[in-house]
Amino acid sequence: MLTIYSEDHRLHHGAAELYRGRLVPCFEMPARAEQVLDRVKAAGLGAVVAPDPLDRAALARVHAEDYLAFLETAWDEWQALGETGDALPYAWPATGLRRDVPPEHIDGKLGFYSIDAAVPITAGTWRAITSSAACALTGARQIVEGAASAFALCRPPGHHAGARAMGGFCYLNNAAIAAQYLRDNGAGRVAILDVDYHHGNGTQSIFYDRGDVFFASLHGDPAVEYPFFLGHADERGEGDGLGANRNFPLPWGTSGADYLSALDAALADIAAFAPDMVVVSLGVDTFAEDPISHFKLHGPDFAEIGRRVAGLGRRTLFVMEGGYAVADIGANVAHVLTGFAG
Ligand code: Q9C
Ligand code: ZN
Repeated sequence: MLTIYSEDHRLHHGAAELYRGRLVPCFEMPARAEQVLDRVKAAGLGAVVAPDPLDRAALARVHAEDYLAFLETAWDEWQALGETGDALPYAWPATGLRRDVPPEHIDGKLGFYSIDAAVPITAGTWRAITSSAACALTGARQIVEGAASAFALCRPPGHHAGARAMGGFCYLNNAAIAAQYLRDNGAGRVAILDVDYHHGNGTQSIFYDRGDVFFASLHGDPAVEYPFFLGHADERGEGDGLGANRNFPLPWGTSGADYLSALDAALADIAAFAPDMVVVSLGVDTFAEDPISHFKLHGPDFAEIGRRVAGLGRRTLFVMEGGYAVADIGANVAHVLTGFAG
């Protein structure tokens, strides 16, 4: 299995995120991707290659142009204020108190285009997020050209980013961009399986009214877990997408065995959808030792996830999402990928 990786991810290194009334050091850090790269190499999974040059039009198939322009220019606008630290939002447009009109001032734009304050924008953020998306697109190209599988070692992650919003360490929705690329290049039907600990609210919202992209997510129950406002079991899609969205909210403390039972149900739904190709949003923050999560998975559970996904018998692109137990995420990712490869 080919891994697609760019060291440009290092250009994004936020200092702090807002959490419970305090600015705390970012959990989403460059060492995460380095660790995954090391363990993927050690596992002998296959070659590591650089991404193709980015096709910006592929981003615009998923994200609004005004949002892309905001991301591209936000750092310069922030710096023009004389600020030297990271840009962070502090004011948000809530339901009933908003119009769909982007503000002129960068402080307003930061809130208008975000869902929380876990998304610092730094000098290198645009280059890092576009190289992350390029990794996903290059992996998708490999799949279209016939590869049985590929691993896009994306950083920053993507599944909390909506068509027009950043949040939860995510700016561009790499998995959604890859899935749309697959649709645009020969796949009639695509399924996205999201095994990150957090609900893939961005991915769900992007495809919610579409019947050609199935979205299934296993995650901490949003009643008690970030991202809080989407991810319930009764969110089944709308319009043409009715029935093409499936959520499996699970309680804090969920064991590997209970997780794998829910995974079987998600995989049965995906098999019934009969996708041509599959994208896996691969977060390993379900690990028992993850510092911000509350599931109880261990190494062998991750290998089993890979084996069961392989049981779908479809060409599969793995896209890196979350996982914050830095010393262990590489091994856990390698378990999934070697489990898949058999
Ligand atoms: N400081 C992904 O896993 N809230 N994003 C963290 C603890 C945001 C997670 C609270 C969690 C976002 C891609
Ligand atoms: Zn997560």
